[in-house]
Amino acid sequence: MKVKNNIILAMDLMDLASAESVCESINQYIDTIKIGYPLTLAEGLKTIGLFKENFGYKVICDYKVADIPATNEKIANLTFDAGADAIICHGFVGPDSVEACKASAEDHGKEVFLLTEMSHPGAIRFLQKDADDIARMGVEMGISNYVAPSTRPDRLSEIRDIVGKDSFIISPGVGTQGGDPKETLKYSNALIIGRSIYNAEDPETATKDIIDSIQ
Ligand code: 3DU
Repeated sequence: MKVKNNIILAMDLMDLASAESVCESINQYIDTIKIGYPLTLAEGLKTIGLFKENFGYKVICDYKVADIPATNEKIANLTFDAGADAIICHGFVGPDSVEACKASAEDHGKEVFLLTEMSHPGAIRFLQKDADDIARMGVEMGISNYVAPSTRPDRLSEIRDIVGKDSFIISPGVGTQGGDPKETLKYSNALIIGRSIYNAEDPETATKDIIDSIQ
């Protein structure tokens, strides 16, 4: 996936009008958006198509799919049928569950991202122990897209070593959660940024400042 300016907007505002207003103000700087449960549950799956039609964005659906294979398949099919370009699935559920999302992505000619370790403090308790193994599983399964945390550059670097230089890593946790954009891009291909942009007094200036800081 190619991401303009290496920035993916995490749009977690919960009404479409506010979300579109932020997109309009930073449209020249981004071409990829990530939406998750907040906006989808508030406004419906139609938001996927709207971002594609109104802005021409690539849409990554961060549904952190984490169920049995049969249910994962249903979730992924609905997401891709609604127009998503990619879906994010959890790895801790194991290869059969991940395979269901991967197969759905392949059937639709779309992409799957495997979530390894999360960026928040609580991820240290359970997920961190298995994150390297989750990344290794992804490699064994032939997955080339990963999500790994910007808040822990050492962990991000280790995950990069496991998935290899040709894999595509996107990293949440930049800005509000404490991750540094430039440091993150030493190991990651694109930054996932939400509140630092959409909650900024001036989202356009906030976006420009981040772009300046990574050049
Ligand atoms: O902290 P921000 O507002 O920049 O948003 C980060 C986004 O990335 C948000 O949608 C969150 O749900 C998602 N995310 C993480 O923050 C951390 C992860 O490990 C995975 C996804």
